[in-house]
Amino acid sequence: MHNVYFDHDGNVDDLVSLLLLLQMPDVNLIGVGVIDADGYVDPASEASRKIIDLFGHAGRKPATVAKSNSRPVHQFPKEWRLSAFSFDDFPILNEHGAPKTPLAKQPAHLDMVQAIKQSKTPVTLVMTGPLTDLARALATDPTITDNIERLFWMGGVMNSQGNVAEPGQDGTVEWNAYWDAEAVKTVWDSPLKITMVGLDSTDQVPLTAELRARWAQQRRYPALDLIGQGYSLVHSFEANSTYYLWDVLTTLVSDYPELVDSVPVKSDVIKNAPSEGRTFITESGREIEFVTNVHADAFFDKIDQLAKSATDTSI
Ligand code: AGV
Ligand code: CA
Repeated sequence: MHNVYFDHDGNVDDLVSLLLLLQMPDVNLIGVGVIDADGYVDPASEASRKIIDLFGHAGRKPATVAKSNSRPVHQFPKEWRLSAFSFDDFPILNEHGAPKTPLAKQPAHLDMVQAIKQSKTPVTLVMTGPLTDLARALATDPTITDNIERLFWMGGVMNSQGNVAEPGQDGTVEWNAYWDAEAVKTVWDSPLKITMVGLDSTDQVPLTAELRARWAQQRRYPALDLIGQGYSLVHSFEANSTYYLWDVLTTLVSDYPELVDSVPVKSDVIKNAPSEGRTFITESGREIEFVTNVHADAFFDKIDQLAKSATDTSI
C-alpha cells in the first residue's frame, strides 16, 4: 500500500483517472486537489466528491476534496472547460443526492502541503493538470520534497509537436505547461523525482470509435458505463483537436510502470513566448524519467480490469 495525492483539473480523463485510482488495491488516496483549468472548478470538485462517495473504498479514500484558488496565465478554451458541468450532472452520480465527501477548508496547494507533511510514508504525487498548486506548495514549504516519493505529471512534449493553438505561441507547447509555464520551471528546478508523461507517449493512445464500442459493450459494469458516458462528452471535431487518454495513461503509469517504456533524459523548460511552457531535452538540464512508448493492449486491459472491479460502495 502506498500513499498517493492526486491533483487534477476536471476534464473527462481527469475524472476517469480519479475513478480508476480509487480502484487500485495498493493505493491509499490521501487527498485530491482540483484546479480551475481544463474544467470549471466547482462542478469538477462536486463530481470528484460524488465519484469518491460512489466508488471509494473505506480506509483508502480521501476524507476531503480541496478546491484550488490558483489562477491561469493562459486559460483553457471554454468549450473544453464546460464538460465538467455535464459530467457532474450524470444521473449515476446524483442518485443519492448531494455529495457526502466534504470540501476541504484549505485551498488545494495548502491541502497538498498538509497531506504530504502528515503522511507517515513518502507520497506519490499524480498531477494531470497544470503544476501551479505544486509550485505554490513548494513556495509555502520547500521541505515537502523530503516526503514526496516521485511526481508523475501529464504534461509537456519533447518532440515539439504541441497541442496549443492560440495566438502568440509557436506550436511546440503542451496545454498543461502553457497554462502556467513558470510553475513548470519551478518544479523542474526543485529536487523532486519526476516522471513525465508527455504528448510523445499519449499520442499512442487516442480515443477511437473502437474504444468507445469496447466500453459500450461492457456497460453492465457501472464504472465502465460512467467512463463511456464521460467520453461521449468529447469529440475531436470540437476545437479541431483529437482526444487522447492523456491523464488515464499517467495515472495508470504511477502504479503500473510496466505498461510503458521510459528512459532517463536531461531536460529543461522555456518560460517565455513564443515557446512559453516548452519542455526540451538538453545536456544542461535536470534528469527526469521520460515515457517513450505505451503497451497499449495491456493499458486498455488494465482500464477494463480496474473499472470492472469498481462497485457502488455508497449503499
Ligand atoms: O494537454 C492534455 C491535457 C490533459 O491533462 N488536457 C486534456 C487532458 O485532461 C488539455 C487538452 C488538450 N486537448 C484537449 C484538452 C481537448 N481536445 N479537449 C479537452 N482538453
Ligand atoms: Ca487534465
